[in-house]
Amino acid sequence: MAKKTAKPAKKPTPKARKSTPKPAKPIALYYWPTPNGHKISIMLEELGVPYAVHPVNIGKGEQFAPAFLKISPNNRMPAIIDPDGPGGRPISVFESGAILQYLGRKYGKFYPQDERARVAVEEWLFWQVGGLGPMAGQANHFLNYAPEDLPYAKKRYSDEVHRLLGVMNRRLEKKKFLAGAYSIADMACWSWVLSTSKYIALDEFPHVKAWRERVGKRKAVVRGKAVAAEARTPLTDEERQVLFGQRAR
Ligand SMILES: N[C@@H](CCC(=O)N[C@@H](CS)C(=O)NCC(=O)O)C(=O)O
Repeated sequence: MAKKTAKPAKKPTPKARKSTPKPAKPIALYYWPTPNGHKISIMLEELGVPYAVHPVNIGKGEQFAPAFLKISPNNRMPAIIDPDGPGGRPISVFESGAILQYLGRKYGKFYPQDERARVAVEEWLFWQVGGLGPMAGQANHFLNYAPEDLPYAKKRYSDEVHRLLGVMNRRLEKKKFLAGAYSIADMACWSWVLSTSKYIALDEFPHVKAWRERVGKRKAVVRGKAVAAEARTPLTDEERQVLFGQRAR
């Protein structure tokens, strides 16, 4: 039997052309390679969605640029602009926790919909943004950057980081990841734990140490941490002037 000859492909009608999925527009990531910045570069790498890095050199004061303040009124990075936000219109998001939640909801990954699982993620995410991040930030400041030696401040903040690592260690004794399954809560904490391990030996916290290695082995985490890593250099005196001693303008 003669084979049917394939019909020549029809020219796509205007309607058919319309339904061809458009390539996703990249999410703009306003970023500098610090633990707060890493949270979002790691999440975007984990999601595998296109994004474009817009460096915000915080030592040079780029966080005060009027255009940046329009999307991040707290003059802090990270922030994002998603050109394809709700209703197909652009949306900007500042605050790392809010960005992680937004991306987790949008792509339905690393932020479960089941209420119990979601609450667990939120507990540990808020624990990071309200506790581990600010306390470790202050410890780092007094240990490495304060112009005066302030033993009380150094001890107060490093004690609190020590306490928080103990809390985390007890949690990770029972769970592989902070909320059970790997989530945005782990991404929020990971780079901060790396920075605390420069002044608190993690041998005392073996479950945190094992988690740090477990998370750190993920390819997306390695890629996220490497984004613009070369831009991070020791602070100069001018950069210290920009970063420390800010008051309301
Ligand atoms: N709560 C903010 C904190 C962000 C933050 O502190 N970012 C720092 C770098 S790690 C920053 O932009 N610093 C600029 C400055 O201090 O002027 C978040 O979680 O996004």
